[in-house]
Amino acid sequence: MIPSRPRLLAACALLLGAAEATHAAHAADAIQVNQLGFLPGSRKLAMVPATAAGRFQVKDAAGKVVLEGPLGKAATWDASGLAVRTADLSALRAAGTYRIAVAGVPDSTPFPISPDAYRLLDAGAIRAYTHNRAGIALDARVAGAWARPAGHPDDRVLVHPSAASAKRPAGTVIASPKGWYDAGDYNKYVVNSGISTYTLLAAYEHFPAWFDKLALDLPESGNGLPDLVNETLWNLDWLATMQDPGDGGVYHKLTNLSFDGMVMPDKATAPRYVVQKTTAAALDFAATLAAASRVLARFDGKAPGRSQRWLAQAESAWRWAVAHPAVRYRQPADVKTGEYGDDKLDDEFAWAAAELLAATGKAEYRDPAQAAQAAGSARKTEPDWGDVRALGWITLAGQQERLPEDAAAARRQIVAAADTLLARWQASPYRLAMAGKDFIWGSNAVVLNQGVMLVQAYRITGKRDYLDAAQSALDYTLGRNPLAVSYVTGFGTRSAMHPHHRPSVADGIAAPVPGWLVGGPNPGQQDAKDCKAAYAAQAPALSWLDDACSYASNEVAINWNAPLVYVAAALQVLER
Ligand code: G3I
Ligand code: 9MR
Repeated sequence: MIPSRPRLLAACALLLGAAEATHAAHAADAIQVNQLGFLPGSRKLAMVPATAAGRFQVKDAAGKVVLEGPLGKAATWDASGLAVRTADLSALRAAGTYRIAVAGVPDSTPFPISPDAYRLLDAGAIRAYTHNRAGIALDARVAGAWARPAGHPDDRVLVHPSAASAKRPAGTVIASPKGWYDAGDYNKYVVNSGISTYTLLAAYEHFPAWFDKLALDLPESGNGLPDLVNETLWNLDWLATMQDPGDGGVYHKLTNLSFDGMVMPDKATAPRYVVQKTTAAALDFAATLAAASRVLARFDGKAPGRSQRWLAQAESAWRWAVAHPAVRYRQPADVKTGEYGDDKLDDEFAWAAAELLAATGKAEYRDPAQAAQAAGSARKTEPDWGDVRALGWITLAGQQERLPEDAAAARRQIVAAADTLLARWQASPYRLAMAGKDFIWGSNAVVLNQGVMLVQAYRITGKRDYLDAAQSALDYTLGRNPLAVSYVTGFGTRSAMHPHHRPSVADGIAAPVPGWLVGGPNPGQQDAKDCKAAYAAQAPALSWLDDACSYASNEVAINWNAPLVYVAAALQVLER
């Protein structure tokens, strides 16, 4: 069922109304469960503090016991230092609202089982991007209570001295409008836009029927394009302007010199610059526009020639990168905003080549697409903004008909990575594939990008465990975590309330802009010096602060929401 606009907004308001305003430091005695519940066929796991009795019950809305069972044996999760026991409710499949009861601890928060359990979540996670659009006013029809005037038109952007070329000397004015604000700040960064946009394109490519029916109340809704595609185009239109047409190089970012204050977009009026062309920006740009040209070609009727233009831009950025293979981002002295600096470029070369191979079929891209990892790079099991090799595998894995050998090689890589994740999931007392070192800035997105990889392995092999482990990743971000909190604003009975997100701080509305995954526990606590409040605890999985000061654990970001969009859709489509 497709929620109509009033229903969508009303449902979000209900979810928000239920959210508690404050959290205990951490919920040591809480039963930890996905607060948005489960699909009927989902693997349904909850975590119970080990101090509780040995059996669990599940009660329906009338209080009737509908399932009973033994808890798993107690074990301590090293990431939290807390001992837990597992309750497996998978046998329960009937739609309804339930609670888990265990003697010795309070009942769990109520949660549903529903064939539509993640529909509103997926819609909300995409609509978060709409709320972060630069250069557009959002009226109440689109943004509900979070309506706001336009900010950052970016129609007069200056070329920074670090980005100057003969035809575009420092101070040249260019237009680079639209796009999404990166995060809680208002700047636009090519590197981070790459993985974010690609992940949404992959979601559309893999689950088109789901997104064709997911109506989102966007400004463009009703124009004949799927709304996910409409939202993604807002950023692609911007991204395409970040190339210097004179040489094919791509600016690393479009930014103020310093971060804006905690004000609404229209109140942030500092001059904006495009800064330094880099190899990483050129390659991420090439990969993303090549992917867009392939995935969105079917919509060219609305914009004749667009895919061809994107592909030509992608190939010219690739040529620039080949000619300038090691231009790393070096923050100019007068620029203080986010860096997205990345000194390892072998994965960006591999990803861009993979996308260009898939988009063009040209043999020249095969070797660089399959090039081995550079010596000394850490082998990653999931993608992130600085390590994008797996994105190329995801694309090539889908090219079995046109590029069978490349597809087979990519499939092997994906399954190997997913098997590492699966082994960790199976061994983890918390049923999560996270390793201790994975609790970094944006750890919640590490969890969900692991989910993306597990979903790929399930799509390749059909082996059920991969999907169950992906479900666990989503469960973790929605409440089955040691803080018993939903890390998605506006979703869940007890969710993040104070993200480091300028509009959420400045709009005078108590509830944060909904649909955002916050960064999550990060024992690095790099923001402690800027926070008066203290983190809940030091342990990796407890190191979270629901305070707007906490950019290192409670910011939001476009690259973090993208795997949420992907995994929520994947489970809705693949789970039966
Ligand atoms: O690479 C090392 C790794 O080897 C080490 O094990 C690990 C241990 O902490 O640190 C790794 O480096 C971290 C790096 O991210 C890569 O994950 C740094 O400590 C950490 O400070 C760095 O954080 C980045 C942060 O900006 C600060 O630069 C985040 O990934 C990145 O998501 C974040 O992005 C910001 C933008 O700059 C501005 N806009 C908001 C956005 C989100 O906060
Ligand atoms: O608001 C900024 C956030 O978007 C960035 O992710 C973060 C790290 O680069 O920096 C934030 O800005 C802070 C700055 O780094 C230090 N002084 C306080 C700023 C937040 O109010």
